[in-house]
Order: sequence, then structure tokens, then C-alpha cells
Amino acid sequence: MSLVIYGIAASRAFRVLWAARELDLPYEHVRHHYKGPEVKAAPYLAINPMGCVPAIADDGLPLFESLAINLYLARKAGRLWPNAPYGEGLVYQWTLFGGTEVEPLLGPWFYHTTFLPPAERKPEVAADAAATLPQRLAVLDGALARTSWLAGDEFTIADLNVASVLFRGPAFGLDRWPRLRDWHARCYARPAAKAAVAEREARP
Ligand SMILES: N[C@@H](CCC(=O)N[C@@H](CS)C(=O)NCC(=O)O)C(=O)O
Repeated sequence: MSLVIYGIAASRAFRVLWAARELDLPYEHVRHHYKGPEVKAAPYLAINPMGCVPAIADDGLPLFESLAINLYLARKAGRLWPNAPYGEGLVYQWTLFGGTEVEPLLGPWFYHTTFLPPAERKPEVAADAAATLPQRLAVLDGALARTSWLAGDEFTIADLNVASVLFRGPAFGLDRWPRLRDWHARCYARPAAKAAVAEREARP
């Protein structure tokens, strides 16, 4: 059995590295930079035809899309994965919610307030995202009023996926949603999360 994870920790590969640690999976880490020529070269494009990171090769089987990779790894390991079909439904629901409703807002907000050089920032893009994001965060906060984790009473891959999408959540500010803020802190207090964060900070 061999698992190869492609992509530096300071990228969406962080999500997969966190999941692999949570699942106690041994892996080889190939630190391709998302701006590097290797991610646009044929050998890597055969693994991820989008030419971006992360991707994995699991016993030679290629897979891309960070959140899908995490669903696959958890399902295959049989850990961080609910037993009941409804729990699985919640895992899919929250993962897709993170990827389609939160990431497309938080990403541009972060880019246009912090990441891009000031001359390239578009304040109107950040403002639009900041206007819409609170409704999504309130939905998550409401869910956490019912159960302590997103798919029930145990931490699952849904929590990991959404928390990783919300990596920049504290920079946006989560104090208006105390349950979400506390859940985020609980997710990032996990030893596997701490190790993955340390890795992304050590090797930018
Ligand atoms: N939806 C993809 C997005 C992957 C993505 O955009 N990765 C960035 C790094 S975080 C990248 O490789 N960008 C370089 C490029 O697109 O050329 C996923 O979640 O895996």
C-alpha cells in the first residue's frame, strides 16, 4: 500500500495532509509548489489534469480535488466516517457546502484583502464576498446548535473539510457566530491539525 500526496503544505494540500495525519496513514509527500513548472508537466498532469495541487496517487491510482480526496481517504480507512447513511449524507452535504458556498467567498475575500499585492487587490470583490459570507457562516452556526460536530456527535471528515475551507475564518472574524468560532477552535486544537498547521508554517 502506498499513498503519495502532492503539493506543498501551504496550499490546499494542507487539507489532505491534515486528513492523512488524522487517519494515521503513512504517506510520501511530494512537495510540488503550485507555481512550479512540475505541476504543468506531463507526468503530473497525468495525475491531476488541472495542473494544480493537491493530488494523490493511492497505490498508483490518481485522484484530485482536495475535498474529494479527503472523502475517499476517510471512506477507505473507515474512520472519521459515520456508520449510518444519514450521517454519510451530512458528510456530503457539509463538504459540498464548504466547497461551493464558503470557499468561493472566503477565498476571494482573503485574496483581495491580504494575499495579493496591494496594487492587484480589488476592494469591491472583497466587499461583495464579505457581504454574502455571513449568511453561510450563520447556517454553520445554526447546525452547531443542534450537534457538537457537523455530522453528529463525533468529529468526522465533514468537520475537517469545512474547517480546512475555513482556515482563514478567524482572519475574517468569527466572533458573531460563537458556536462556529468554538467549533473552529476545537477542530484546530486537534493534534493532527496542529501538526499540519506547523508544517504549512515551517515550509511556506
Ligand atoms: N478545487 C481544487 C483547487 C486546487 C487549487 O486551486 N490549488 C491551487 C493551490 S491552493 C493551485 O494549485 N493553483 C495553481 C494553479 O491553479 O495553476 C482543490 O480543492 O483541490
